[in-house]
Amino acid sequence: MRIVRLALEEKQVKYDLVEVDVFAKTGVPQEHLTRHPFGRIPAFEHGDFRLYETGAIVRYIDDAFPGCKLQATDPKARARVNQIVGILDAYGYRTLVWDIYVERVVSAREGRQANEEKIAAALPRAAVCLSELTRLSDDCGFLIGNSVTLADLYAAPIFACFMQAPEAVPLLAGCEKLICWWQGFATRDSMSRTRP
Ligand SMILES: N[C@@H](CCC(=O)N[C@@H](CS)C(=O)NCC(=O)O)C(=O)O
Repeated sequence: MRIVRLALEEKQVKYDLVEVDVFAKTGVPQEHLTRHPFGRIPAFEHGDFRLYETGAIVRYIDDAFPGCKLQATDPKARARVNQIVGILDAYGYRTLVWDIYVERVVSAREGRQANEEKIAAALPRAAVCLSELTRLSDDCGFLIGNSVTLADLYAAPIFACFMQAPEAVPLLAGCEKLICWWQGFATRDSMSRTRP
């Protein structure tokens, strides 16, 4: 959900945020299923146009509103942005957020035992993910090119979680480009305005 809010913030689009607890013990609120029949977040409305799926929403926001362009126009840069988005969606989110951050950081916060096997199994996948992000990204303050793109918007919420885990330090050895990117991106206004 933060990805969509980051897109709106970066493009300086005004929006109303409606919080929905899809993890509520009582289940997904019934009225939310009319917005998102799969019971997930985010869902988005622009007038009477309703949309769900992050990838569709952020591309619609980029196309439908003025402001900075979040999708590169150069074919190779655009492909790299989409490749990074794909990597984060398919491998990065689950590994870095659920298997490492949630197991290590959230479990401690909630006073429960971390699942060490799950964390250990995630480490090699995390290493591949981080080394690929390092290899594929540019070195100009943003992951791809010299302005913010969907690649940054997908990566930043994941990093905001993952960087809280002690595992991040050894895993990021040799990924100076990524560390440098995160140090810069974490301080953007869009990040502080969308802090959970
Ligand atoms: N493919 C969907 C995935 C959405 C998704 O899984 N959202 C998570 C929160 S980040 C969620 O709603 N989880 C609730 C659940 O798994 O029950 C998208 O990209 O929007």
